[in-house]
Amino acid sequence: MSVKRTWWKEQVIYQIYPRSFNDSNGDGVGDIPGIIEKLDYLKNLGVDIIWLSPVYESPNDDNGYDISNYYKIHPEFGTMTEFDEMLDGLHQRGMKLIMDLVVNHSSDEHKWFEESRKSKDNVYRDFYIWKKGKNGEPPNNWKSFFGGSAWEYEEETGEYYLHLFSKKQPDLNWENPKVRQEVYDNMRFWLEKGVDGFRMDVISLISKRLEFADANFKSFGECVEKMYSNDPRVHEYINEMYETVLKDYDITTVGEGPGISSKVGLDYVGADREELSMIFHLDHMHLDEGPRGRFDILPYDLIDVKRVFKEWYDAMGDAGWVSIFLDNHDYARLVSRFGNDTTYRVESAKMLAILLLTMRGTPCIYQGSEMGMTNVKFDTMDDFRDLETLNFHQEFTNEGMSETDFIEKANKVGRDNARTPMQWNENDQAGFTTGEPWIKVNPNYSFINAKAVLDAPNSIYYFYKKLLAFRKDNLTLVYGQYEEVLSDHEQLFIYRRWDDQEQYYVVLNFSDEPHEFQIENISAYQLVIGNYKNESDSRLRPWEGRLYQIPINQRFIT
Ligand code: ISL
Ligand code: CA
Repeated sequence: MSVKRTWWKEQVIYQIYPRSFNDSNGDGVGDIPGIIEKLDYLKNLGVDIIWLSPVYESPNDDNGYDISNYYKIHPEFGTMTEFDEMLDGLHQRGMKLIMDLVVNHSSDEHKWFEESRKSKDNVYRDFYIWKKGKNGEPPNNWKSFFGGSAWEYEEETGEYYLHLFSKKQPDLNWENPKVRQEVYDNMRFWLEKGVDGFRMDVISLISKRLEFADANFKSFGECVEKMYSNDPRVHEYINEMYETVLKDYDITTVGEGPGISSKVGLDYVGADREELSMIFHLDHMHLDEGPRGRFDILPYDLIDVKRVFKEWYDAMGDAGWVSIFLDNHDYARLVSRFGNDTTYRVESAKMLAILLLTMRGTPCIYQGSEMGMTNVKFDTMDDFRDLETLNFHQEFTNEGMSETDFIEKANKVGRDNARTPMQWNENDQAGFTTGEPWIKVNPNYSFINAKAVLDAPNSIYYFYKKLLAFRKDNLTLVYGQYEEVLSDHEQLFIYRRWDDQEQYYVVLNFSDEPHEFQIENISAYQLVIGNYKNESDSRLRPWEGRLYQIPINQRFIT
């Protein structure tokens, strides 16, 4: 094996979005005691590392991604004692916990910002990015990810502050060594408690291009890539973080970063970089994004998706590592986005699980995928909660788009639609809460729920479990080479994984139609996992997925 073996390459991540996971006290919001109740459920599934979206003190403008105290647990989620109990519970079961590190910005209700905005000579002024306007206008034309200008004017001091996200998420000034020290101290605090690493929110954005020049690009995506992300000094900062904190612990770090393309990926994770363990590769999640961002939906096809996986595989080579995901709290549910969430929901959910768990990279499963949860369809804007959706609703309807047209888009790509509560059973509110949930449960909980999948040996849940166990025992699927077959096929995704020990073929049908495929000698291969009852022939049924192991005498090495 030419890739260096490490525990976090062989393990699998499971993302918990705590607000929607399990509510223990009936206030409609998932919480830490709720997670504790489900630790055996997670262990039984076979996942290893829990990534917990933010549980810190927060006014919840962006559901916890706006932190007002990095050392406190939000009372809605529980207490520090309960946090410690959860961490112990995970460790006792041989699982790990990685925390969300959100340090591109804080909440405007953080004490640093409350001080910073008071006066130009406040000691915390330089914790944030303040600029004078230009002729009564903001300092430049930068747009926020959540719509509108990225600058907010403050009467008191007559300057604007930068917020790449909402105006309640002012960007921290990483130029200031005191800011960096505060972040490192806080990271140490959590690491000393025993957490096993961090998922780093928008880490590609922390260093700003200090000229603050106007952005003139064809699309928001290009602006993010060329203007907001990947400033060269981002690597100085991450490297300093590594030197100051990370290198002292046996942990893992996953960088999340809009604008990190395969071309620059290795700069963050190259084995010689001393920066991050891995990054999420997210180009496949932005293929459908038009010039104005997520609500500007473009068509794309499987060929594009396959190209992204190949580009990243080639870019990483044996020198870097990625985390593979097909959905999370920012994107549509995988079965609704890449599969067929009605007629072939079960088949396509299982087929996508094969993809997720047989790519080279550390798979990350979003809560609910293991039961095939789907995007909810809301009928009215009243059901939406996410500020991103609400802001773009304003923007698009002001320009003349009808309410119905916007809702249709939001149901496809809105973040709320993949954030509905976990569906634990067929009882009221899907067993998520005894109260009113913070966001409506998906009515399909009557047949899509954890109890149902746990009771059915053939379910999506047990399919994940089987794949998770298989991946653990077959490291070729972790470290092996990757090669695509039939890269120009519009419905089939076929690839080979191999090393000098084993060879596998993965054959996936991304369509409602049956398809013939040709692989020489296929009848001699052993079908190890498939989502249909199989006689192994060359005709794939709708959304069929198969994992073949190649017998030793049939192997060829390239
Ligand atoms: O969804 C996106 C844009 O429409 C993504 O680009 C996303 O905003 C970006 O990847 C950053 O996401 C992360 O930081 C945000 C937070 O709202 C997201 O939930 C988080 O995953 C700001 O902290
Ligand atoms: Ca609760």
